[in-house]
Formats: sequence, C-alpha cells, structure tokens
Amino acid sequence: MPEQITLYTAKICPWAHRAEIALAEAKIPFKRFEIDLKNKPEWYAPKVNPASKVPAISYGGPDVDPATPSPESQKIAESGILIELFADLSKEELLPKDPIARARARFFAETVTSAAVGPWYSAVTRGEDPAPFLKALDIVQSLLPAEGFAVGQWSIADAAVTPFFARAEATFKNDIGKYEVGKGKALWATVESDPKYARFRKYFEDVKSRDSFKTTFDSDVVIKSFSALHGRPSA
Ligand SMILES: N[C@@H](CCC(=O)N[C@@H](CS)C(=O)NCC(=O)O)C(=O)O
Repeated sequence: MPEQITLYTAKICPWAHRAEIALAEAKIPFKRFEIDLKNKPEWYAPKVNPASKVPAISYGGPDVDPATPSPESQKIAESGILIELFADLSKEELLPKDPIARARARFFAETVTSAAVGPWYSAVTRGEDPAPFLKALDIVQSLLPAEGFAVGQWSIADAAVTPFFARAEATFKNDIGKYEVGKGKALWATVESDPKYARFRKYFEDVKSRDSFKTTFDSDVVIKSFSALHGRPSA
C-alpha cells in the first residue's frame, strides 16, 4: 500500500496549482482538502504548515479526516519541493533521467517563474503597467526547444510555470486588476495575435491541452476571486 497523501490546497493559488498538476501527472492517489484562504481553519498553521500557506501535504501516518491531521504523518510544504517529491514518488517520468536535462528543467522553472510572476502580480494587485509581462514571454521562448515542453518531454518544469500563465490569461484577458482600464485586454490581444509570440502560444496550448491542466484549473473561480480581490472586470 502506498503511503497516504493529503494535499492542502486552494483553487485560486498558482503555487498550489503547481502541486495539483504534478500530482495528476504523477498518477498518485491523494485526498484534496480546499483551504479557504480568507478564513483558514485554526488548526491549519499549528498542525500542517506553520507558514500558514498552501500548498502543503501530510504524508504517511494513519488515514484520517484531513480536518484532523495526525501528528504521525509528515508535513511538507513549498510548491517547488512538493513537485520534486511527486516526481520522486511517481512511476511516471516527470523529470528526465539525464542530469543535464534535469538541471535544464529546474533552470526553466526558476527563470520563467521569476520573470513572469512579478510583472503579472504587480500589474494586477498594484496597478503597474502590464507591458513588462511580455518580457517574460521572450524569456520562455528563448528557453523552449523548437517543439514540445520545457525540456522536450513534459516535466515538472511545465507544472511550475503553467499556473502563472493560466492566471495571467484569466486576469489580463478579462481586464481584471488595478492597472489602467483596457491595458490587460490589449496586452493579451498582443499575446494572442503577434507573430512574435507564436512559440509561446503553441507551448501554452500544449500545456493547457493536458488532462492534468484541464482537471485542475477552474477559470470561473480564478476570475471571480481575482475580480473580487483586485477590482473590475470592465465588462
Ligand atoms: N513559496 C510558497 C508560496 C505559497 C503561497 O504564497 N501561497 C499563498 C496563496 S497563493 C498562501 O497560502 N498565502 C497565505 C494566505 O493567503 O494567508 C510555495 O511555493 O508554496
């Protein structure tokens, strides 16, 4: 019997979404427990994650109700660590075997995440100009091979970055955020039509067409939550 895994997660959260995509690709059974980030259970920080963030897992120990985590299970947090763990636990190949390809996958995950998150998040939450987000797409395109995923075969590098592009699309396309009205829609129209971003578009279609994305992303929840938190949409 494999050890039990309970994932503490939240639909809105891109970091938690990384873990959900990786678990789906890993084909590892797990229990999913939604944490309401606006009203977190009082037991969550003391019993699961002292940082009080999602994602986190309980691993092993008795098979208990997720709302009463056992002290006998291991508690592990941080999305980057969790997706590596799921790759290690899986019978599927979620990272290539070759050490150089593994290093390239990790480099892609780190570099693309740090290029994309800041421009997207500061546009949506602080009203900065969304335009610098396009620089992240230049970086993605400079790192992608001619075809396929971050390192050719699908890997946890793709799980690491897809949640941010999915939320960037959901917010910019619907003009959700504190930036000047119309700038999100205009930016996403460029992403969708400019020949310069053709390689990114193909990559984004490829990751979105996988079951691991389709079964884990709820665009309605993301659109509603981000509009409630950060304003508009303009419609
Ligand atoms: N570095 C963490 C970031 C996780 C994170 O920031 N999660 C947010 C939600 S997206 C959270 O749980 N924040 C706590 C809160 O909202 O109270 C990771 O990669 O797992």
